[in-house]
Amino acid sequence: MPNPPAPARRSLLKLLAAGSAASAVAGLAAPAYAAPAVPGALAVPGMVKALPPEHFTVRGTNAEARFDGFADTGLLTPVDRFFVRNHTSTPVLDAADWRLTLWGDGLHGRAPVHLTYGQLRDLPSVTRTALIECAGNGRSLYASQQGEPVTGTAWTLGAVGAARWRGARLSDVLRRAGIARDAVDLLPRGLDDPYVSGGVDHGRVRRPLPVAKAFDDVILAYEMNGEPLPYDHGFPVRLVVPSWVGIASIKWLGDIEVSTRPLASPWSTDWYRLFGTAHPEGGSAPISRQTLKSAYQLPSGATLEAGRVHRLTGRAWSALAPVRTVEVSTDGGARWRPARLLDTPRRNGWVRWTVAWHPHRTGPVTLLSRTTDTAGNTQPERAVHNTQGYLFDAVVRHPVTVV
Ligand SMILES: Nc1nc2c(c(=O)[nH]1)N[C@H]1C(S)=C(S)[C@@H](COP(=O)(O)O)O[C@H]1N2
Ligand SMILES: [Mo]
Repeated sequence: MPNPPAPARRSLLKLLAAGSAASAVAGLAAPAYAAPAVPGALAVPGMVKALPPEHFTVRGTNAEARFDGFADTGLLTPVDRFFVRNHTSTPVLDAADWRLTLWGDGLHGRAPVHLTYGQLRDLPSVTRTALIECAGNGRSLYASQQGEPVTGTAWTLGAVGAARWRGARLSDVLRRAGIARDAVDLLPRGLDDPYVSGGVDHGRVRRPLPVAKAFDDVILAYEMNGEPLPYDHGFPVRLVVPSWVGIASIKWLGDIEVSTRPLASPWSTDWYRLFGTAHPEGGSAPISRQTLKSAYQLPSGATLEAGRVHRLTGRAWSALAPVRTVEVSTDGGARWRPARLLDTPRRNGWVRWTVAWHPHRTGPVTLLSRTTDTAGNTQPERAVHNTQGYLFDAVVRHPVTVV
C-alpha cells in the first residue's frame, strides 16, 4: 500500500526566525505571521497563531472563539477570531515540498497519482463562502442546559466560523487522477501527527467522504479570506466540505484513498456517530450534515442597564437550508417576537440579526433565540441526547442580569 508523502517539517522556532522570507525566495505562498507577540496572548503548544484571551478560550489542543467577540465582525470570520480544532498539533509544512497523493483501486491504472502545489494552483479555481463548524459545537449545553453528561471538548458556541475559501474543485482533481466510474468512497488524510488517545494509536486524522459529496461542492482550499491558508487552518491545502460537520474538512491534506468499496476509520466508526438510548444499537450512521443554531453576541452573564433600550445582536445559521426567521424571547420563553435580519440568508452562511430590548425591571433574565430555516427546520426546546454530544440544535438559554 503506498504511503503518503513524507512532509518536510521545519521546526516552529526555525519558522519564526526565518519568517516567510524563505518561502518568498522559493516563490511560493506562505502565510505571513506576526509571531504571537500580542500582549497577554496565550502561547498554546502546537498552535502557531496568537490566541488573545478576549477572542479565544483554550480547551486542550483546541482554541474556541468567543462568540460575543463576533459582534464587531462581518459575515466572514477573520483568521484572528477563527476557532482551531487540532487533534494533535499544527504541522508547519512547506508548500514547495507538498504533494497530494491519490491512490487506491478506484483509480484507472491503479498507480498512485501525485499533484504538486503548483499543479493544484494551475487548475481552475473556485471561491466560495462556507462555515466550518465542529460537530460538537454547543456540546457543553447538553450538560449545562439539559443536565445530560457527554464526552468530548466542552465547547460553548464558538466552534464555528465563516470564511471565503479559494481552491480547486475536488471533482477536477479526481477526474485528472482518473477516478473510475465505480468508485464510491474517498479517505482523505491529514499530515499532522497520528492521534493517540487512551494509549491507542489511531493513525493520522482521516474520515471517509462519499464520492457523491466530493463531486458536489468540495474544494481543496489554499486560500482563506484572500490570504494563503494559515498554518493552523491547514496550510498548504485543506478540504472544505460545505454544510458537513467540521471533521470532514481535513486540514494539511496529504493523500486521498479512492475506493470501489465503502471505507471506514475510527472517525467514522468510534466517533462522529450518534450513540445512546435514543439511537440505534451500535450507533447511527456516520453523521454528515451540521444542524441549525442561533445565538446572542453577548457574554454569558452580561449585565445590562434597566430603563434604556439595548440593541441586542446575534447570528443564526443552518446547514440544512437558508435561514428564514429568527425569533427572540426576553422573558424566559413566554412570549416571542421576530428579530430583524441584517443579511440576505444564503446556503452555507449565517445571518446577523438584531432586536431592541427595553428592560424595566432589574434582576436575572434568560434571553432566548430560535431560528427556522426555509426547509421548515426549527430549533427545538431540547436537543436529542447522544453520548458524545454532537449536533446540539436546541434553543440556547442565555443568562443576563438587568441592573
Ligand atoms: N488533519 C486534520 N484535519 C482536521 C482536524 C485535525 O485535527 N487534523 N480537525 C477537524 C475538526 S474536528 C474540525 S472541527 C475542523 C476545524 O477546522 P479549523 O481548525 O480550521 O477551525 O478541522 C477538521 N480537520
Ligand atoms: Mo470538530
